[in-house]
Amino acid sequence: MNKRISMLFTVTAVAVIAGALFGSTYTQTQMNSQSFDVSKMNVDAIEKIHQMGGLSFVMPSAFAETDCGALEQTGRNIVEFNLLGQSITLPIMGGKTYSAMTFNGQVPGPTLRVTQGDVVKMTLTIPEGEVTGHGNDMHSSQMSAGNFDSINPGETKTYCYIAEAPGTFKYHCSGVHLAGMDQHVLSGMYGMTIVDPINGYKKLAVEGTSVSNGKVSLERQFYDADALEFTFQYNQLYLTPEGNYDAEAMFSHQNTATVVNGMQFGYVPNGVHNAIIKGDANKNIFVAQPWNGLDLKQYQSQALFVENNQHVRLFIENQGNEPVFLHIVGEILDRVTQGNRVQSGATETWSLGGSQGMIVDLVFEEPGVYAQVNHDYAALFSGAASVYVAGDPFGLNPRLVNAGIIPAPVASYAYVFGNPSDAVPPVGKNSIAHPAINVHGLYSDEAVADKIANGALPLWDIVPTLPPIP
Ligand SMILES: [Cu+2]
Repeated sequence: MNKRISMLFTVTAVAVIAGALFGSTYTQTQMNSQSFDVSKMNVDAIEKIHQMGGLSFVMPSAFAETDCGALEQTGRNIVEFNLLGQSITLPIMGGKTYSAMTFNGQVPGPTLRVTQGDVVKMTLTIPEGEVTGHGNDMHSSQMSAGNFDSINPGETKTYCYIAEAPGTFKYHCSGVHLAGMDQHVLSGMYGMTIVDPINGYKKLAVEGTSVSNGKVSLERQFYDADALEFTFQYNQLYLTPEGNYDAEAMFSHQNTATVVNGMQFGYVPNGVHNAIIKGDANKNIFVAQPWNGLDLKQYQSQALFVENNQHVRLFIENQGNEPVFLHIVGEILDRVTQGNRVQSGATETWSLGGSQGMIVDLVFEEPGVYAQVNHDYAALFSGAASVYVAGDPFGLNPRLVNAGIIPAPVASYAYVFGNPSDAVPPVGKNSIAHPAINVHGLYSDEAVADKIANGALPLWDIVPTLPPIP
């Protein structure tokens, strides 16, 4: 057998064996909706591939350097990223809870932000007493999948890689030697990496028209690369009535809920907004306000506030099993970028398949209320509708100034309430600072304490101390 045929044979054999392993033991168990018991798994798939001399034998030098010691000597910037695999209980809409699996007690996990060319030093720890092992697959890396394999409770694992490609990338738990990966990811073990282009983001050009002496002509407005930034991760929940993962529902694509950054309708107006605008906390100003009430603390919904004529940049990842047709009602997506390549400009909607990300740049020219939706109606009406308020569409500035809440008129209500912490990414080289950040998200109370320690505002403590707004 010549070398080429031999390699082909090995690859085919690995594929067949891996298919048999994953296809029978793994899929069948889940189809029956039974919980997966790793101790009963008679073959370790990764070990089997390893024994065969599998992928790493066939392609001995195809994968990048992952040794932290070697990469730390390269003179590149090192960014440490520490994750803790934790199963906890978290709320879902309607006052119920579900069995969540998380990185660092929050869904999604923390957003990692690096610059193209940085070395990411990822350390995953599974605490003693955690119910299952976990792994972590970083899509911003390019290395052997063996690095993503799971570790057991009480263990820690570190790997390093160079973030060579700019863009937005998923990271997610890889299950226990791949088994249960769907359960772990769809129960909350996912997050996003933003890799900023090494030369920064580009200026934004927005096309429009102007009129002069009765003649309408093309006008291009240019915006500096610096932008006010948000992150949105779309996903679904597949749950039994008791709040446990429902594999059967997943396999039949019958989701229980559509979530944005872990919550259904997490970014819509709340009772405080109702009170200011309508004079009554119970007079809803938006059709769906399920997370309404300061007593819900980090889980009270929070709208997103932007200024008019401000460059806004959205980092969006589809973490789920269903497509996302991203549309902003009343706006045009001025620029859509994937990786570092512009895909579209002035487009109404852009679609993301599973595990696909994009960067949307846009400007809200007019004061108003805008809903960002997944324009799949099933998704829209089951949770994928988020509300931006641009400028001062309700004319609140004089009232807020008179009440002494703000000293002078503001360009967005973010100066009053801040923007929700789970939608605000870490600062990058082209970030405009948010005026304030409030604590909002599918967070454990420990994660909340961490956000407050880092400067986010607990509105449930602050709002009751504000003077009344006549
Ligand atoms: Cu996991």
